[in-house]
Amino acid sequence: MTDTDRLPILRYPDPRLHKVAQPIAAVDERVRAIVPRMLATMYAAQGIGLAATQVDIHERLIVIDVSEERDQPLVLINPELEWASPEKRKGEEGCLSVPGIYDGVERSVAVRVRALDGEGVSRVIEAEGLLAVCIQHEMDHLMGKVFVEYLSPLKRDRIKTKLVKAERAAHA
Ligand code: GNR
Ligand code: NI
Repeated sequence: MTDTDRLPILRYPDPRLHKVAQPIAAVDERVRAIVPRMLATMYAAQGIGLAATQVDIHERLIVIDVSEERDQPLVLINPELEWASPEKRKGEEGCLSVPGIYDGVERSVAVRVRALDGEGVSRVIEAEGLLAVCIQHEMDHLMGKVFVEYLSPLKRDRIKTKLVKAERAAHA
């Protein structure tokens, strides 16, 4: 992948991160062209997942790769949560749209999701561990939700201030 394949990532508190993504009507050429660009963007940023919302595309499309070797791409189109374990665990999360910020979030330890893959084939994904966390984090993005919204208003405001200042400094 070359530089030009990548898409710019929106940064919190950009209001576009709170838009609700719409279902994808068909896995056609247009969608098939977005997927490799999202994967290139995710890999270049060294993320384990990326939701279309983060690249200002408000459609239900997610890419994930939680593998050590970065060679196991997953594409989830129109994902639907079929089941989430009642058992939850608090784990440290980060987000490419909230750079440099890490904090604990409670998530179900296991989930079952139905989604179309990159070929438009319906698949069921049963996930636990990091993959389960990542799927929940990405599905939140599609609903316009960023992980900092699980934190206290005080923490969230501090994060907002810090990122706005960092953004200003970068443009100065
Ligand atoms: O790269 C990422 N790492 C991560 C770590 C813990 C919990 C969730 C994530 S997802 C994040 C990439 C991202 O922002 N996806 O939306
Ligand atoms: Ni994120």
